Amino acid sequence: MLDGKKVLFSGMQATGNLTLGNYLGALKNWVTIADEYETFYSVVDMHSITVRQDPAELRKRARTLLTLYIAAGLDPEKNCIYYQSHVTGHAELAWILNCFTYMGELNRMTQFKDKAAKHADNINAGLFTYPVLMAADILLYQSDVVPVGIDQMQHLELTRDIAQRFNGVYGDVFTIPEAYIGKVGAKVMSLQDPAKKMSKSDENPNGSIYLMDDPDTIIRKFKRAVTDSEACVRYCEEQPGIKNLIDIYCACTGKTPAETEREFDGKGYGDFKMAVGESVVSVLKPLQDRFAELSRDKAYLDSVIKNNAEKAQYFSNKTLRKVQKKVGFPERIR
Ligand code: ATP
Ligand code: LTN
Repeated sequence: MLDGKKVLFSGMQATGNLTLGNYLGALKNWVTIADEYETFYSVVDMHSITVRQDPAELRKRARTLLTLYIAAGLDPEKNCIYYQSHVTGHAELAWILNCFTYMGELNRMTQFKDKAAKHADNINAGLFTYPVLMAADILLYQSDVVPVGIDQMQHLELTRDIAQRFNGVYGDVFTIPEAYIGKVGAKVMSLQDPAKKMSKSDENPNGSIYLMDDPDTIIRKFKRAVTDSEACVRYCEEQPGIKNLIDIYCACTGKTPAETEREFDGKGYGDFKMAVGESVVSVLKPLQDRFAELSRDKAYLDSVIKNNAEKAQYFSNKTLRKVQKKVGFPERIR
């Protein structure tokens, strides 16, 4: 609890261009539930360097991501939007939590296995302990809820285990966080392969809608989307391509799958794909306009970055000092 409100933490990596999956699975939910919580939304740039990055590019992407948080509708006066690397407590708590996490636990993480396979030439210790840094992010603010996509559930379970283990030894130090998974859009699939999740690191750009894609590109990608052979708009597991498109359509319009089936009853895939494309354009266009406007105001963004980092540093210090004391670090002399 902070100022009588429950605490919410979430973050995204500044790697690659954000996709519609990131938006519907994460960012959109962040905006929807923000008012109910005291929120911390971090650009987790420290997580990004677990795979090799071009420094100039990382800096640019981090700023783009932070701007997108605001463009998507998060008011930085009410939501603490900041860079992870600007707040010292993340790394400090991560070190301590490393000493409360088992190798066996980290070995089971599917994201580690996937990324290790993808970056076989650079399986560094940071990639392995990535989930511990994520646990530190969350526990540092005594977070109650963490809105994420389904793919992050395993990391969240680990965070809870680490927190419970620590509390078991030292008493109630950490709040045990709960995941918040949105009802729609929790797993947006690739437009080219509905068995794979839409991902910003996909080599095939036609599989993903990027938040910055212009309307023509969006419509073109939906026209080319892989569908099924039944030739009717029906929401079922046997038609994973159409099911994915219905999910996207519902997430963008607020309609239900049943309403969508009725709307397109007797119509072909062509009409439906066009409608899905248009619904996505109408969601992304205002976000893109706002992004362009914000990007022009350097002084404003800089002030957001500075003020919110200070706020995050202040709140995170409270937990960090408590933890340091519990584990037996000597008190600071003032
Ligand atoms: P990468 O491809 O680089 O691993 P990613 O696109 O999977 O990245 P992350 O940075 O890992 O994105 O995720 C940011 C947030 O977006 C997380 O909360 C994640 O659960 C959510 N997310 C990512 N992809 C999707 C998707 N296809 N559908 C729904 N949510 C998603
Ligand atoms: N691992 C997450 C990003 C992330 C995160 C967090 C999400 C880092 N720290 C804390 C929620 C809470 C990812 O890859 N999407």
